[in-house]
Amino acid sequence: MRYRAVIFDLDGVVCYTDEYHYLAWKALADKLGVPFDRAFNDRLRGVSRRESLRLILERYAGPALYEAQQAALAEEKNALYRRYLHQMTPADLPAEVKSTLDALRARGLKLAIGSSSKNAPLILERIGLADFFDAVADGNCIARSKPDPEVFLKAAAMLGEAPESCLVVEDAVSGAHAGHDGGFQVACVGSAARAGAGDYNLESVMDICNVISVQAVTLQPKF
Ligand code: B16
Ligand code: MG
Repeated sequence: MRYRAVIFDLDGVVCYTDEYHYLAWKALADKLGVPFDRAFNDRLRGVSRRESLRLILERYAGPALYEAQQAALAEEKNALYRRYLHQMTPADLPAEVKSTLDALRARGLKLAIGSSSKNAPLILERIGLADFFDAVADGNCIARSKPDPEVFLKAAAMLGEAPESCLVVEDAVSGAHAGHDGGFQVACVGSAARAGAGDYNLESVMDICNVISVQAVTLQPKF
């Protein structure tokens, strides 16, 4: 089947807010005395804020933390993260992402966001894409974050498309698993591409246009 829609992950695909997640978690981990590097940070990509904190606390050697203390730590990380987000402007939308989005739309594809983040509306507003997508499914409208497929299934339903008609674009291994479990084809960039987690493992978001073109050519009806 030819793709009719592309569902984009947000952090680490549409913009580089993944770096702000890293910096904010690193600050919290340093305060707790928990070892934290970029390889460990890759395990936090795509998973929820509370699951990320749970993974960090697995490495915490201090006394057990009550639920209220854990909630306060998650909130502390989020407050630091949001300070970075409030400094973003439309200049933080990478030019190659904007041109790719425009090229895909010009080809008639529906475009959606499928993000685990509860901060997705703020990020989209900061980078000038608040009204751009045909559908936005994010951490505010799901019960289970990636690797559960819920957010992508919700985005596809909002678009009125079946999973087989949609290409998911991800930077997280957890997100690639979510896409596959939901019945989607997955194109990966960044860390997930390096791990070979996608059906397509791309150097750049711009390569999505090639994936779509190959599909279009491959699936031309034969005469
Ligand atoms: P928040 P994505 C995910 O966004 C991030 O990759 C992940 O690091 C983060 O923990 C999760 O959102 C929740 O984010 O704390 O802002 O609600 O990659 O699915 O767009
Ligand atoms: Mg991501």
